[in-house]
Amino acid sequence: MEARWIWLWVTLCSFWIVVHGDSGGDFFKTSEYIHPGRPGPWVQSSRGQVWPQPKLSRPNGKRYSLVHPEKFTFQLDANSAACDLIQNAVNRFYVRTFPRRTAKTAQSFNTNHPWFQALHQDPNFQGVLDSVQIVMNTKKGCEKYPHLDMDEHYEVKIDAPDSPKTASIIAFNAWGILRGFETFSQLVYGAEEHGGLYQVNSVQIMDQPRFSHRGVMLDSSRHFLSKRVIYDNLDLMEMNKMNVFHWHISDDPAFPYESLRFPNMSLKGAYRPYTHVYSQEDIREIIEYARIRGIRVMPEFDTPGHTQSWELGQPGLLAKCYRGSQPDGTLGPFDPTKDSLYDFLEVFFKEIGTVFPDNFMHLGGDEVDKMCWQSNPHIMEFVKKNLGGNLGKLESYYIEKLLPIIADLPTKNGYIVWQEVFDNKDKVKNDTIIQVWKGGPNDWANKLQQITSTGLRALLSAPWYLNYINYGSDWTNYYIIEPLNFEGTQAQKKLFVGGEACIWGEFVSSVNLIPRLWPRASAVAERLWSPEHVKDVNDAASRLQEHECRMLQRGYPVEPANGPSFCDVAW
Ligand code: CP6
Repeated sequence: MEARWIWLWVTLCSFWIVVHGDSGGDFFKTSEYIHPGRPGPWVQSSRGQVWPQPKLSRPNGKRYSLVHPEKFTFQLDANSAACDLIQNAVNRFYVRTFPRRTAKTAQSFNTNHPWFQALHQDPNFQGVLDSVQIVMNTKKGCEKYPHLDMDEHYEVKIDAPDSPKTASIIAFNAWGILRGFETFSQLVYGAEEHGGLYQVNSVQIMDQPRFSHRGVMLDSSRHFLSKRVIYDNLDLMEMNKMNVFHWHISDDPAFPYESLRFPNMSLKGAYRPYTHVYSQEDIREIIEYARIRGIRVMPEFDTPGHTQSWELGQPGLLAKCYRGSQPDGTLGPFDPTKDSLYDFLEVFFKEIGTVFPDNFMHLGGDEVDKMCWQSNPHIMEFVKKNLGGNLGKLESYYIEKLLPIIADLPTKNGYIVWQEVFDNKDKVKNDTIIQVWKGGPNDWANKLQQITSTGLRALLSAPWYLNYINYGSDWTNYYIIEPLNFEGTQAQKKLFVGGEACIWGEFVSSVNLIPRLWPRASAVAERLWSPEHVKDVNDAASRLQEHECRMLQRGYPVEPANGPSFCDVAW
């Protein structure tokens, strides 16, 4: 372990945290031999810009400071030093702020060097910034779990007019401090051209998200996703200020969740037991990894369709499909006519309610194939007797029996369903959020209008299906979406909670998940975080170019967003 890390660990236990290391040796100025790269018609990268763009950002003229990574300290006030979320963040953001810290660069910086002395002739140069103050205004701001209504508002001041030559990250709440840390890490840029020192421009930022639900949906049923890749994705979500991991954990092909009450479901329903399964410990670790980054983990156990894999370890749940008067050996969605189904679901979802602490659960409800139900004489008999012969009502019957089971769970105060549940006119409780995934711009805008006109909340993913790929730069398609472009009153617009980038897993495994999602999901992240007026695609392109390079520099294999281009780091 490097001495600096031991330092860090030791000082973390005290109120004031001081991170520094030693320096010495001769300064050398690398700008003389770091080539800036050939100019060209390709997208030029911005420098020290923040993605997603903050709500308000006021530069203090052209003033700037340099930062010496080995002599820079994160100083926590009493409230933030007492908060585990922020203690964790210091380690993480030190590395993220100074990704190019190498032994041969800043270690050898010497302020007596003529080059550095000459900088003092530049009226915009404000000297070396040696610390950032972390100020959390309230003790209560250190909540345990992130939630839909959490406060992510923060301010970052660097050599601002009211506090010159100092830097601070200020928030009421740990979630805000985390977002401020990320912003700070992005403001600090450069390195090589200053002989290993970094630059930070003077600025005052006040920031908060436009929408509160900013998610990524991953599908771990079509391909098992390794824990490593799920962690990487959570890192990248944090870098893009996204805050919900919607985990589509089970589907037809595989059931990778290790159930405590029904262990056979993963033993028999996963692609392979043990190795292709998320154990209870894995899940606890993933939830914790997300929590300390201010990211919720919302599980989806999709029912009553998309459940073929459930039957393998828990036989008797699915409807038998018939050919004439005989079962044909295939199975359909859940058989909603069976009372034993609901007994099972009550026990199963009670477990899920305790394993996943998030207030929300996603109940699925999409793409229920009614052909099988229709072929089954027992089911049709039930429909005739109880539902007036209307097969469409069978799906409603199921959902309306499932909802009270979920509503009774002590930890849950809401659920999300796919839009079919709304389209099917199922009676849902008024705390339900409907996720819109179908159709082109007119379809989803109309759907948002319809949903919010009934007083229900809406979540959008229709324009953000990132599993679709084609040749060319497609992030602008996601970027130009204006989610509130639907007919409706102000009150209706308030019912729009946010959106999700979805990446379905039929052709996505641990191998290509990260590059297929990022930086394309960054376009969604900015749309959901930044104010409506932030929509200039050309301006976004140069900032996205920098952000792409930043993610690459930090070690994540993100794909090129803008066609021909290059980054400082040559991967
Ligand atoms: N799986 C589940 C899927 C899809 C849905 N639900 C899906 C449908 C269309 C496209 C991509 C994915 N693979 N369970 C729809 C919500 Cl284009």
